[in-house]
Amino acid sequence: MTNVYNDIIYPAYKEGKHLFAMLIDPDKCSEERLQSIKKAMGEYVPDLILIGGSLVMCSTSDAVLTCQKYFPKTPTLLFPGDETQLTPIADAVMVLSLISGRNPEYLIGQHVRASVKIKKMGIETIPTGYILIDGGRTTAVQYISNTMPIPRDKTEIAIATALASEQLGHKMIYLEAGSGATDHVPTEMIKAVRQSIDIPLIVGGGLRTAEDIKEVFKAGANIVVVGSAIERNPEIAKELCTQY
Ligand code: 1GP
Repeated sequence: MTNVYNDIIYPAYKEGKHLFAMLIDPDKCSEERLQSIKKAMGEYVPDLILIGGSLVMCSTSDAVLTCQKYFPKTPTLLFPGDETQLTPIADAVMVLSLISGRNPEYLIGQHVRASVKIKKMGIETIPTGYILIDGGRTTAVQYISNTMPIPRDKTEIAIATALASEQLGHKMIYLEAGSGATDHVPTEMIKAVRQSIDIPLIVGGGLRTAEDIKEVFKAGANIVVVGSAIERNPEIAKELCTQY
């Protein structure tokens, strides 16, 4: 059985290979939408599919099944906003610590509630330091988590936060501008964080164009995550996922 971190994410990071992740919001994961994304991508597939959101009403399991139906070879990675979004049928779960914030609920509360459930599921866990950066507007993650993002010009705080995360044993860092962010994470900040840590770096939020993706990979992101742009226009999926 594939271990998503050991067999895919870490080797890609070590080899300097970029990975493209598509984020699927379970509430918007219809057969029609997945079908049109699949059609638009042709022979290409995303390297990873992230499934989850800050506030989810529908079944995450149904969304995972739909993703697996249309992209059977792409690993599914839960990106849960809370413990209700856990399901054993995904390939792995990102155990997120929202370390840019100071809300104990997202630093340890949800984790305690989820831990026994995760153990029983036997699903692969990937401890991830989740760092919210100001993306130019209030995003759902900021509002729901009741945490303050790191200001865009405070690169030194982002570096110190990422380092703390690595020292705590997290296996990857996610620099997040928030879904639908006006501005993606600044490239200077991506560069500085990349140079400071020795674990894979994920960047997401507000990435809309091929240029954005190229820029963010060039700055040092190992994995980029795109949700809203593909959700709005599935036709763009192929162009975005081939910007290595
Ligand atoms: C959000 O980083 C992801 O968690 C994706 O953001 O929807 O803006 O692509 P977008």
